[in-house]
Amino acid sequence: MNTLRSFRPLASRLQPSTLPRTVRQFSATTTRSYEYLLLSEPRPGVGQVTLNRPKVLNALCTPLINELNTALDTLNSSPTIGAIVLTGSEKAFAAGADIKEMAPLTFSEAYTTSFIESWSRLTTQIKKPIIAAVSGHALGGGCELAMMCDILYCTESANFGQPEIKLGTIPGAGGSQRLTRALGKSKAMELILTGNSFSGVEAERWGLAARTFPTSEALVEGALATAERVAGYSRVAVQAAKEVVNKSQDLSLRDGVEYERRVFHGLFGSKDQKVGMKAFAEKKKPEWTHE
Ligand code: DAK
Repeated sequence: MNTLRSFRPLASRLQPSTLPRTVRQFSATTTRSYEYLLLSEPRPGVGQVTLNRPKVLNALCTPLINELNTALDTLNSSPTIGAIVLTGSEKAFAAGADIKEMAPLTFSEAYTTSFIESWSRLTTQIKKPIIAAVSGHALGGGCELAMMCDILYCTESANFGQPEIKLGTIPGAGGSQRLTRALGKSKAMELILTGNSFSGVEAERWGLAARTFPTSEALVEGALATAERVAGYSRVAVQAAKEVVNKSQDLSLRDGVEYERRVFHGLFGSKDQKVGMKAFAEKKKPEWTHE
C-alpha cells in the first residue's frame, strides 16, 4: 500500500487541499492524451509536466520521451505559459532510460532508431525555463534529464547517479559532460567510474541543485512558486536570460561575454525593456506585454 501511495504523481498528491482553484488540465490536453505523463497548468503562467510510468520508476522508454517532447513543444508554443516545471513521483523522478528497451538494440539499431533522435531533441528547442523538481531516484538518463533543465530543485533524500558503468556502458545523453561542468573533473570522474549515487543534500552542496526541500510536497510547492514568479516577468527578458546563461556552458568566457552583450543590446528593441525601465522611473509596477 505504501509503495502504491508513493507512486502517485506529486501533482495529484497535492490536490485538492493545497492546490489553488486555478488548477486545471492544460487546455491542449483536450486534443491530445498522454499515456506516460500528465500535463497541467497549476498556476497562472506555469505548465507542469509530471512523468507517470510508476510501475517501472518512470523508466524513460522511447514513447515516453516522444510524449515529453510533444508536451514541452506544446508548452513552449502556448502564449499563456511562461515557465515549466518537470517532475515525477515521490519515489522516482526517473530511474533512467528503459534498460529492457535498450538491451536488445544492435549497434546499428542503437544508432538509427528514434531512441537517439528523441533524446537529442529533449529541452534543446524549449525557450521557456524548465525547473526540474526531483524526488526519489534520478539515475542514468533520469539524472541527465534533470541536468538538462534550467534550474534543478530536489528533496534532501533524492537519489542521483550515473550508474551506467554497472551495465557495461557509459552515460550517453550528456551526463559525463554536464556532471563534469557542474562538479569538476575529479568528483564527476569518481561518480561515473564507481557508479555511486549521491543525495539531494550533496547535489546542493556541490552546486548541481539550486535548492533542496524536506519533502516532495514542499519540493513541488517550491518549484511552482519559483515558476510562477518567473512567469510573471517579461517573457522576452526571461527567455534572453535562459539563452545567455546556457551559452556559458558552450562558449569561452570571451565569446560568452560578447554573446551576452549582443543579446542585451537586442533587448533595447523590445517593448518590455521600455516598459520595465519606465515603470522603475515612475515607481509603478511594470505591465509586461508578454510579447
Ligand atoms: N529500466 C527499466 N526498468 C526499470 C528501470 C530502468 N532503468 N529502473 C527500474 N526498473 C523497473 C525494475 O525492473 C522493476 O520492474 P519489475 O521487476 O517490477 O517488472 C521496477 O522498475 C521496480 O524496480 P526495482 O524492483 O529494482 O526497485 P528497487 O526499489 O529495488 O530499486 C533502483 C530501485 C532504481 C535502485 C533499481 O531499479 C535500479 O537500479 N534501476 C536501474 C537504474 C539504472 O541503471 N539506470 C540507468 C539506466 S541506463 C542515450 C539516452 C539515454 C541513455 C543513454 C543514451 N542516447 C540518446 C544516446 C540513458 C541510459 C540509462 O539511463
